[in-house]
Amino acid sequence: MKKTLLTLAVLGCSVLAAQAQPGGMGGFQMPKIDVTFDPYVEAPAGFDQERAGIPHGTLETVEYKSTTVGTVRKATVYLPPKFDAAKKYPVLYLLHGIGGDEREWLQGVPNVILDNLIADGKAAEMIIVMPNGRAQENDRAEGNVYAGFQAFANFEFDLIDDLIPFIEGKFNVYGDKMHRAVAGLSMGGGQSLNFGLAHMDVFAYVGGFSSAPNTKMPEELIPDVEKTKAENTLLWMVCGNQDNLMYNSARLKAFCDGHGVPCTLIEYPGGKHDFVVWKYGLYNFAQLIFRP
Ligand code: FER
Repeated sequence: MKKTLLTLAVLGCSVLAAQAQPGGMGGFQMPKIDVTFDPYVEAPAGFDQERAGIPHGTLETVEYKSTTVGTVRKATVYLPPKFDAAKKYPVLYLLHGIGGDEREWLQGVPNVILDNLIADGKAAEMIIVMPNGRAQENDRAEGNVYAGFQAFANFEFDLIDDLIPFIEGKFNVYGDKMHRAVAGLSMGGGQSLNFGLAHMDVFAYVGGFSSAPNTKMPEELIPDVEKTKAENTLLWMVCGNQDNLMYNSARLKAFCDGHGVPCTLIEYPGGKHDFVVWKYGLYNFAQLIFRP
C-alpha cells in the first residue's frame, strides 16, 4: 500500500515536472514510445559479489570547495586495485538519484563490480567519483526531495567548474574528454545525459540508467545531429521494462534512431526502478569506456 502511494506520488510528480520543465515536454509523455531496444545480455552470476583472491580497490571521501554553491562539498572516490600515484587514470563521474547523496551508489557496490571487471581484464583501471548532485547549500536528501529539482540542474556548474578541477588537482588523472565519462541513475541519469551531451568537449562517454524526468527533450540534448555524431563516443542507456520512467530513455533512443545517432538502450527484463538495473548499467557501461 505504502509502495502504491509512493508510486502514485512519483507518477504525479513526474507529470508536474514534465509540464514545468523548460522547453516543455508537451504535457503527458508517459505513453509507451515505440522504439527498438538493443539486445539484453544477462550479467554473469557473481558480477556484484566480492571475490576473494583478487586485488581490491579502496573507497574514500574527499571534500572540495564549491564556488558554485559557496560551501565545502563531499564526494566518494573509488581508487582501483593497486592504485599507483605515479600512474595516470581516467575518471568516471557516477551520479546518484533524487533521494540519494554522495554515498547512495555504495548500495550498488561499484567497488566490487569494478574490482571484478578489472581482475578479469574487462574494464580499464579507472577512478570513480561519486559526487553529491544536489548543488545547494543544504545538500542532504531531506524533506521533499522533489523540491530539489533546480539543485540537480545547478550541479552542471559545480561539476564542470569545481569538482572536475579539484579531482584533476588531487589525483594523477588524464585531463582530456577521452578519459572522462559521466553516468548516473535516475535524476543522475538525466543529469548525465543533459550535461554529457551539452559538454562533449569534457565527456566522450555518457550513460543514463533509468533516467528521470529531468532528462531534457531529445531536440535540446542533440540540437546539432552532425556535431553529436562527430563528438560523442558513447551514448548508452538502460531502463527496466517495469519502470514508469522508461519514456525518458525511449524518447531519446527513438530520436537517435531516427537521426542516425549511435545510441544504445537496453530494456532490462522485469526491471524496476532499483539497483538491480543500476548495477547492471554500471557493469556494462564500465566495459565500454576508456577502451581504444
Ligand atoms: C519524477 C519522478 C522520479 C521526478 C524525479 C524522479 C523530479 C527521480 C527519481 C530518482 O532519482 O530516483 O517525477 O521529478
